Amino acid sequence: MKGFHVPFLYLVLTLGVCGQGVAADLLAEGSSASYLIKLSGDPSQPTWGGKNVMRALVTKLTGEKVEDALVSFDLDMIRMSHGKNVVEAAYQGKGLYSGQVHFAMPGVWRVIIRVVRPGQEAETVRLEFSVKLM
Ligand SMILES: [Cu+2]
Repeated sequence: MKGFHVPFLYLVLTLGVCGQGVAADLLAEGSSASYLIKLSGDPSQPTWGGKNVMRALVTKLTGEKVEDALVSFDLDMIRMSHGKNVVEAAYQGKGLYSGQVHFAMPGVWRVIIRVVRPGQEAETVRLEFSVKLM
């Protein structure tokens, strides 16, 4: 009995730690008809009054990384508009697109991530996240 219980506990603890790491780095995720997008930030918690970078990891629904897209972030708050705030993301390799963004206020924001690939219709993914006070 003991021989069975100890390895089982070890497995549960290991999975628990890995799961926390993923949750802390991932801001939001969602998909369109063709793409899955995982959104993260630097700092990992978007913060008002500081420098923020948004990163979108773009893959096909099959998991293959998308390397030939033009990606932009259309940012605004969900309960009030702060005007047009569109950032073209730069390709960083390995399916990752990033851009420096500005948040006018702390609160709940949305980003409409637009993905355009050669010969394909543009697709968008809308995600929400919160911006904290510094
Ligand atoms: Cu506002």
